[in-house]
Parts: sequence; structure tokens; C-alpha cells
Amino acid sequence: MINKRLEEIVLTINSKTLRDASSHALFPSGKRIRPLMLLSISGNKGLDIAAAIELIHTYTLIHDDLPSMDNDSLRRGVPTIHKAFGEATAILTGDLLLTLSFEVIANSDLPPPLLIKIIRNISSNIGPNGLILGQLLDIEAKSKGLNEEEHNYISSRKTSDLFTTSLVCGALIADLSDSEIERYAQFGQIFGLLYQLKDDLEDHNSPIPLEKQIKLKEKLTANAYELLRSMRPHNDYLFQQVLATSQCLN
Ligand code: GRG
Repeated sequence: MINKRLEEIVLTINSKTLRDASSHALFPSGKRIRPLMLLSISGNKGLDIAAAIELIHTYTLIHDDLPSMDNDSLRRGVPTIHKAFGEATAILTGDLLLTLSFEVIANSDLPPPLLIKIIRNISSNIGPNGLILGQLLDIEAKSKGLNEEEHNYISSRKTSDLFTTSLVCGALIADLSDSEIERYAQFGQIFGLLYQLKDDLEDHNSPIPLEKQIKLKEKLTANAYELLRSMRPHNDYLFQQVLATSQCLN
């Protein structure tokens, strides 16, 4: 369902080069965790917003892979966009996916007051006090040592904030109460840290000693389950994601 909607969105891009580059970035598909989390809360009426979240996620990956950032040659087993299409096209493809995400949101048929809440939440989480701040701090951190608190702060911005807005948008579309929305936001922060920890453990890429990482993983997993158990209705997809993510290094 999400892939079909993304295919339709890509077809609205007039330039063949930009359409091909966007298609290359979106397919083969990643795990689609963020949009699936959103849909697990909102149901099908959140489809456009879920697709917009995946467009944003894909933009961050394209820009993160650029020579001036992580300089990666492969993503999901295929050449990164700058390797396949050149750096200028890769920058523009990231830019267009971000821009297109807001066009898709604005054109969705959800009520305008809800759309404004969604736009406010997404833009504050991916902007200069969210994901972009996380990316900047991550780049700056490469030339200096970090303590656990600083490292976790970067992970919260770089990774948790996009999970958080995906979950909060799902909760907003499902018309949940403020306290339920807040619980999904808390879950997003915890899950993002857990997800980043898994990535760090797999890549052996953390300034934090292994023992401390494992302790943190156990604490985050317990907190994530506790929050999920307090929510109604039971969300099987979110339980499965915590289980799959926390199983690293078991
Ligand atoms: C360029 C503004 C800007 C931000 C980049 C996404 C990001 C921030 C950096 C990528 C590096 C990284 C390790 C981020 C942690 C989050 C993460 C593990 C992203 C990969 O997400 P998955 O696993 O990827 O959902 P797929 O391929 O399944 O979509």
C-alpha cells in the first residue's frame, strides 16, 4: 500500500532525471518502519502522511550519504544517488523529496486544522532543533570525544525525532487525546534511542563502552514495553518492532 502510493507520487515528477533518481532512492524499498508505525495507529486514512514521512526519511539518507557528509557508495546494496546520478542531482533529489513531502501533505484530504497540526509537528521535529541539529552535532562530534549524555542527545535528534513525529502524526490522525499523543511521543524518543543503539552496536560505532550500551539497551527496552502495555488498543506492530530491535546482541 505504501509502495503503491510512493510510486504514484514519483510519477508526478516531470523531469526524467529527477524521477529516475527519486525512484532509485525509494526502490528497492527500505523497511518502511516509520510509515508503518504511523499507519499502525491511524489506519489507512494516514496513507498520504505516511508516504510523506518516507519521502522525508529518504531525503535524509540521500543527503547523509553525500561526499560532504558520510561519503557512502552503497545504500541498501545499490549505488547511492550521488554515485549513480552525480552529486548535484543527489542534492536536488533530496531537496525535491523534502519539498514534495509537504506538497503531498497539503494535498491530502484530511481536515485543514489537522493538517496544520501535522505540518507543525513534522517541521519542528525535522528542522533546526530536531533532525538537522542532530546531523550537525554528529558531524562535529567526529573530531572530538563524546560522553554518554552527549551521544544520546545526538541520537535523540538524529534518529528519535523522526520516529516521534511519525507516531505523533498517527495519533493526531486517529484523534487520540493529548495524554495518549504524549505517550506516543515518549515512545518515539525511547524507540529512536534503541534503534540508534542497535545501529551503533552492529557497526561497532559508539564512543560508549559496550557494557554501558547493553545496560542502556535493557533499560530502553523495558521502558518501551511498559509504555506500549499502557496503551489501548494493543499495537502489535510497535511490540514487534521493539522485539526485533532489542534482539541485537542477544
Ligand atoms: C541529512 C538532515 C540529514 C539528516 C541525516 C538519517 C540520518 C540523518 C543519518 C543516517 C545515519 C544513521 C545511522 C541514522 C540513524 C537512523 C538510521 C539507522 C537510519 C536508517 O533507517 P532505516 O533502518 O533504513 O529505517 P531503511 O533502509 O530501512 O529505510
